[in-house]
Amino acid sequence: MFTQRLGIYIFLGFISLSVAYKITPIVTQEGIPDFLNITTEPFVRLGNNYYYFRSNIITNWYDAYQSCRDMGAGLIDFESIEEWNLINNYLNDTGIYKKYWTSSNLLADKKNVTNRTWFSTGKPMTLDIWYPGEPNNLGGNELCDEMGRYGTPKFWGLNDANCYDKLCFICKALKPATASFLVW
Ligand code: MAN
Ligand code: CA
Repeated sequence: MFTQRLGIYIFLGFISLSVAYKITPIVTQEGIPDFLNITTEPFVRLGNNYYYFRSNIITNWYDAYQSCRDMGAGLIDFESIEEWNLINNYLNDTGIYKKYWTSSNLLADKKNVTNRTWFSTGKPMTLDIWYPGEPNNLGGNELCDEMGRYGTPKFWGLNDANCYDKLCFICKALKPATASFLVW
C-alpha cells in the first residue's frame, strides 16, 4: 500500500515538472545557420553545399570514391547546370586547372552509353556538360567521367575516361540539416 502511494507521488511530481517547460516547435532546416559559425574545413561552402577539392593528389576513380566516403561524403555530383557553373567559376577563380573525377559513370550498364548515373546519388546523369566530341569511349574502356578544362579558349567539360586513370577529385558532403527547438 505504502509503496504504491509513493509510486503515484513520484509520477505526479514528474508530470508537474515537465509542464513547467514548453518545448515548441521542433524545426529542421537545410544547411547550417551562419550564426553557428561552424568549421567545415577542409570542405568549403559554395551555394548550399560543401565541397572538398583534392587538387594535390591523383588516384583512380574507385580510390577517389573511397576517400570521399571515408570523410562521410561522396564523389561530386551536379544536380543542376547552376551547380556546374558554380564549381566552374570557383575553379576559375582559384586558377587550379586539374582533371577531377566526378561520380558520373557507366559502370552499371556499360552497353548503353546514354545510361550514365551519379554514383553518389543513384540519379541519372542528364546534364549536357560534355566537352565537344565526348563521351567517345576511347578504346572501348572509358566508364568513369572526369571534368577538365580544355580547348582554346579553355572551358570546363566532362570527358569519359578509364576508371584507373589517376586524377584529382572533388568530394561533396551530404546535405547538412539543422534541428532546433525552443525551451520556454
Ligand atoms: C584522351 C582521353 C580520352 C579523350 C581524348 C580526347 O585520349 O582523355 O578520354 O576522349 O583524349 O582527345
Ligand atoms: Ca573520352
